[in-house]
Amino acid sequence: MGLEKELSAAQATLDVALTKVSKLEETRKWKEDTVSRKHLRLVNGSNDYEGRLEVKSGDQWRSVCENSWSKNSAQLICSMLGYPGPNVAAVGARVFGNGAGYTLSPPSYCSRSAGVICGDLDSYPVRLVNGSYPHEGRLEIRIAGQWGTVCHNGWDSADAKVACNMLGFEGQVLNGATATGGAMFGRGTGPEWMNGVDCVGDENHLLSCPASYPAGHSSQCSHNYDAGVICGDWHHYPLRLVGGTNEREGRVEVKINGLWTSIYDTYWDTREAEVVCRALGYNW
Ligand SMILES: [Ca+2]
Repeated sequence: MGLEKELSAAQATLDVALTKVSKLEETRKWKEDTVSRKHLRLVNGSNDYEGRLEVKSGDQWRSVCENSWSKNSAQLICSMLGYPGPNVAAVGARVFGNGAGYTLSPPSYCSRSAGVICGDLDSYPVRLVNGSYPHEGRLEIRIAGQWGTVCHNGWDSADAKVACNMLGFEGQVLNGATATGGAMFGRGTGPEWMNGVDCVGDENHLLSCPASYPAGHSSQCSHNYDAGVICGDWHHYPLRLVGGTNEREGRVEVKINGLWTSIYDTYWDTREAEVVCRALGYNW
């Protein structure tokens, strides 16, 4: 069978698989009838539960295109590989090295192949670095055995809340968690693992949230844009208003780590403004 035909057939099989992800009843039958686990494997991970996904097409192993790859797809693949459970993350395969070779989709439609993390997400811890207090700092996450940073694009209070909960600050968050950007807590080193993190806020792990991996492949990311968090009530930090026409208005700045800085939060709204006005002694 020619390569094109082979790839086309394999892609068709995969398309069927991805379409059926949300149909659990059909999925069970499909698993039994169509594809067995010997046609799937994870490669280049630091353990058996993670890696770049490859599918056997004929006698060739091919990577899978990241297009339309989702947590549900990852859940299905993990289940097929014998790792049931809710803690599954779909990640960019570059986390697990290059060398993907041909993918199952035409190269023009596929710039990144898919990777997956099955099993225990607790094996992917986060930590805070370079803060003045234990509840603040540059956020770092360990993926594929290596500590790296998060790019601040799209980094907001919902994402920060998930990070703070992971760090054990759950219940101590009085006014939500605050997201910081622009390497407020210094520039990190190592990989920039995540970009465009898109948590709802109640996830139990950052890897459960949609995101791009690794961020280092985005031209908009570098360690100058490393994200951080302040867990808990940041309103005991000194506040001031800057650039307004009178003392009662202006851009809010907060003194963190000895520096006056603007609050970086794409979800700043009236509620936060009320809190600041009260903190500055104005009735609202
Ligand atoms: Ca976000």
